[in-house]
Amino acid sequence: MGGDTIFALGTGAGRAAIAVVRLSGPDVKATLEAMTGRALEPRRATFAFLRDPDTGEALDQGLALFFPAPHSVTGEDYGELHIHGGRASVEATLLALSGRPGLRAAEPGEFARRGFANGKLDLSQAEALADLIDAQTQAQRRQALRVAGGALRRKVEGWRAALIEALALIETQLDFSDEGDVGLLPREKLAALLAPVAEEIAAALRAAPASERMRDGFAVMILGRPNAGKSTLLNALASRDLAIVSPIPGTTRDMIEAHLDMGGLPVTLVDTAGLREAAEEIERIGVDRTLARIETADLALWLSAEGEEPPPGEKEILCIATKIDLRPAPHGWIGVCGLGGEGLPALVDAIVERAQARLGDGGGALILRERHRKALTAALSGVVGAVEPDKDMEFAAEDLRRAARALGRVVGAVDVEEILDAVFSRFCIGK
Ligand SMILES: Nc1nc2c(ncn2[C@@H]2O[C@H](COP(=O)(O)OP(=O)(O)OP(=O)(O)O)[C@@H](O)[C@H]2O)c(=O)[nH]1
Ligand SMILES: [Mg+2]
Repeated sequence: MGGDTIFALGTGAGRAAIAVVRLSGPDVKATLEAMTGRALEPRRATFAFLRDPDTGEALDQGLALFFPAPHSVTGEDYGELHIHGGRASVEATLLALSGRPGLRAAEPGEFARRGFANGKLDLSQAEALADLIDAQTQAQRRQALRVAGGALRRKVEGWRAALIEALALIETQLDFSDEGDVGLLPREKLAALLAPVAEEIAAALRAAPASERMRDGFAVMILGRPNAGKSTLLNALASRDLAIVSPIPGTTRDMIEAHLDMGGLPVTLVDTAGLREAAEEIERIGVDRTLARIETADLALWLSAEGEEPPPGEKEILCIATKIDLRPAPHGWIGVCGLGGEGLPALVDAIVERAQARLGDGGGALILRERHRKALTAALSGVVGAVEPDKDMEFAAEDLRRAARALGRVVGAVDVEEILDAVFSRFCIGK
């Protein structure tokens, strides 16, 4: 890695005031100087006409920046061209770069991966950066920013340091013990060292479902009989015509999802096929899918215009009376009119209240992914195993080594080539 110089458009595709082209690798300085015809001072913006170094053709005018290794985002020689954001300007600049020997277009996530390889960020931070780019709501942003800033990295490093200290303790004991003493642990010391680690890892694991949910969105299913007004409600809450609405019962067959920002929290609303027995075949499939999906939902809305009670189930259900322009809501129901919008703010409040209880505000998040959760679960079992009463010292040491390796996986410090491929390939190009 690091042999090639890579480049990519770092800003979004399409028409814009400016576009930023990023470059990283050994040929950055020579390339930028060839294009600007100027010597570049490190970390200073230079305004210049940019030319194709091969043909001399003027491409655009803009800023060139050069950050020498190792003080750059990738840890390599790194540069940026800030050019006009028109399609043709961007295309001409990228074309000129691709014609230079030693340069090639970057693969998705390649800049971040080079930064990782050079110790600029660990794997948990790289993942959180991807989340930050994907964040649609403020709570998602807060959560991603916290981990991108190294919150999980610092915790994991602290835990690993404690484990290594505990290992050293055991090993000294092993080295100095006579044959007869092998198997005796300095238990109190070990427990004092490891108990806080176990407690903190357990706490992070307890908070994991909330922060993982924050990434996916709080899932709300809209349920009811055909014609209850489900699709009308989805469209009203999403402020878009996502689902077909018609007076014919059985209009919706597939599930239709809307990803919404409610009170700063990510909420996934799912419109479904109306529940009824005598459905024809395709509608039946829709109903079966609805019933299967209810299992993984966080909340169900039961819609009825006639005050029909919801079918029994274990999910938390909010009863919503629809079409209140035709008939008042029964006592204890939230009444809405999907056509005129009456009652929608109260419904949104009720959803947000439940989403908040489930997701929190993202401020305390540490674990963002299943990958982290699995690694920390393995680490916790190692730590707990090591302090079991009557544990043989050799086995305790093995437990701790296993736990330390699991923690190493979180930050990308051990045996992780496939993990790296999986993580970085999900980035967009130019990141
Ligand atoms: N008067 C009135 N009519 C409504 C309201 N909401 C929906 N409707 C009408 O009720 C009919 C059914 O609405 P949909 O939103 O398609 O109902 P649905 O529950 O999605 O029905 P299926 O997809 O068939 O299960 C349509 O003709 C809507 O215009 C409402 O608040 N007031
Ligand atoms: Mg519908």
